[in-house]
Amino acid sequence: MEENIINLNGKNIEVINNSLIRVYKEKNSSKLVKLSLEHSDLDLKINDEEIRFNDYLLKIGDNQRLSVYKNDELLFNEISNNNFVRYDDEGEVKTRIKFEITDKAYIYGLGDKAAFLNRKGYQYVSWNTDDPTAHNETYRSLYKSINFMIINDRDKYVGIFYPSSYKTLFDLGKTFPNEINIISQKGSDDYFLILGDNPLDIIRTYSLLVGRTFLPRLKMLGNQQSRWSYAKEEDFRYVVNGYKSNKLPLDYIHLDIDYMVRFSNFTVDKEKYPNLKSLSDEMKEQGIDIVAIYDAGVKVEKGYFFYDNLLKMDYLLTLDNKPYVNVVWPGDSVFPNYFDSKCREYVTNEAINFEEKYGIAGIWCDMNEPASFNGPLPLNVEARKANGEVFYHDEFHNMYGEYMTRSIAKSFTRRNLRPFVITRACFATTSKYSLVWNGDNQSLWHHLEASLPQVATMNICNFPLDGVDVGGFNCDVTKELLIRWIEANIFNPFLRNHSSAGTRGQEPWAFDEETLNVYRDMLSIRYELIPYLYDLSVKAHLKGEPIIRPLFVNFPFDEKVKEINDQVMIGESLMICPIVHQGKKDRVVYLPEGNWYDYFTHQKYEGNKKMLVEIPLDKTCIFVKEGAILPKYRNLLSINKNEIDEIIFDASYGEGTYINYEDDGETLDYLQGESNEYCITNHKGKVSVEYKYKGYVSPYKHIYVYDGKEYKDVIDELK
Ligand code: MIG
Repeated sequence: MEENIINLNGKNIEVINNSLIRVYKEKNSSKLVKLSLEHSDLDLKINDEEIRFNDYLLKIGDNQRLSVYKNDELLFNEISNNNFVRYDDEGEVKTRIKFEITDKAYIYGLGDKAAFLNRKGYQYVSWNTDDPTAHNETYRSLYKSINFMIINDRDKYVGIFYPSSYKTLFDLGKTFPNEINIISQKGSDDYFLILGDNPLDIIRTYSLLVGRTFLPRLKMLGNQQSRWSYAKEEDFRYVVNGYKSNKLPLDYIHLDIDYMVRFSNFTVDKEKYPNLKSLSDEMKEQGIDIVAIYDAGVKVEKGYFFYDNLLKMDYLLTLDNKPYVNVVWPGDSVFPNYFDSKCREYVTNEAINFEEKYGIAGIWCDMNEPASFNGPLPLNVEARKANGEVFYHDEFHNMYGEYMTRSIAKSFTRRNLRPFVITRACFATTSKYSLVWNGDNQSLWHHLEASLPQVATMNICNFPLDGVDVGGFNCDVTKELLIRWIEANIFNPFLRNHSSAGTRGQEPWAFDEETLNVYRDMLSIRYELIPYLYDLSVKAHLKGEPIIRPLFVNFPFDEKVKEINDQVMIGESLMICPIVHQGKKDRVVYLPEGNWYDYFTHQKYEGNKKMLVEIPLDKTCIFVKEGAILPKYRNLLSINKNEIDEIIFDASYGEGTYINYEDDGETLDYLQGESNEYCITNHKGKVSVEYKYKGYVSPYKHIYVYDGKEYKDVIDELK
């Protein structure tokens, strides 16, 4: 819709819809970055250098500077001055974008940095990087490139997305305290401004632009156990027996790299796993599915089918017309060219063969920054297609993880299964294919402290299905740290305990009775609330809403929450306020406005105040917002939708309404309307349930409502 653009001496301000504006001289031209732009007709008033619509005024000032006003108050301001932020790579810089921030600004977002919620004062670089040392807030690059920020300034919120896949530096008031500088050597000056009255609106709009997250399998919300590596069949049985004999719930167990023959993708070492298929059948009987790791590097070895085929069909990254070779776990390795749809299709088919042959339920994509042991991949490595089209490494680097997961995700969707793909590296647009984890953390208290802001930040960046390794990956965990970790992270959408080779075991029973009991208590809270987490996953999928939320998402105009890093909301109704510091047995909790109930004692508290809460080692601290209705399951040790024959709607928290969603939890049939929506109401203490939508044959035999006094089965009234 050309008429929604003002062009001033080559600079374009394009109003895409009433909450999305694009600003550029030259559009981001990378074909690798797929965005969805929903243009809408708008009532725009355009003067020479001004656009007005709704409450907004966009003005172009000197030097083509854009200023945005909302209700005549300044919201956003480009600046032009001679302040110069140093860029430490060699060569010329093509793009410098500058915005003004005040001293009071908060800057949120930018993906997986091991930092606190507010990123102001730091500098970050989008360039997917595998750094196995102990991350902290000053690490400029980690595994993911998610160029999205929410800025809270002048009592308003605005979102900014920089869509380039090229390496990009974000200086967030570090060099100049009142400036945000976005600097790129190759990326163009194209960015999106996302408007909205509050962060939730901004996130919803942003998520539509980059593509909303896939709907996970219900089971995926269950507990997962991993280690580098459970390297043989006995190890698997040890884990499963540990879970079963200790009456702990488990849904997935992960195979790390040692199951392969010499680290070769899609192979299984028969010495270690003589019959993986029958093992996986045996696991399935007990409700446990297997996830297998799949690495970016492919072993160079004549006679290894995957290498031979990729080579024969020219499906590899190249340099000087030869397959490009670096060193990763398998030794000399080549890298599939996932940017070629034919290569993706080939890998999809190999993945299907592998999954079906061994009964593998999920694939874990690792090392896909891509990581390499023999120096980084040169910037001129090529991804060349048969039709001559070519992308160079400097452009595709940050996209490699995404295109790898696209190929793998299809191995599930083609078979009418929801994808279960985990990836370490990704770009802003990847969550439609894959869930993510935050890579190699360590068993350190400051990494536990970082975990809540890490997961919450990924969530506001449209990666709701995120988690960190519970217990920490590298280093030896202690009893106290493991306990506090599972207490703090119990609602992580992706809940996995994982640890590195050579570290002390950190399964729930690795220490003593007390640790085991706390772990069990936490997992039972998790499994009780699986339907609540699933409802939130549906909202993430359909509306782009985060699951784990920094408090400012729900209370955007409460100054006191802007930098609370140690409490997060889970959707609208739950707030967890765990201990994340060594030795502490109590902490200050801030209750925002409204009334809150202690999850465990049901005691009611008035909000808008701070209080000191005792949290001994065996407890965590969870509050429920007044008016909440919580859907719950009971007594599950693993999740198999067909066998879950009851649900409880706990409406004991005062008046409210709630929509609970149900489907088969596994296939794509929900897209054909095979789902149910229950509407639950607590009106003056009277609780009722009705169908809002009915399209799925439910296995439920009981649907209980709980009003705080008694449980009542309403299934017959519902029919
Ligand atoms: O260079 O596969 O982040 O989760 O256990 C280490 C072995 C390779 C890194 C992953 C980690 C995984 C490990 N991998």
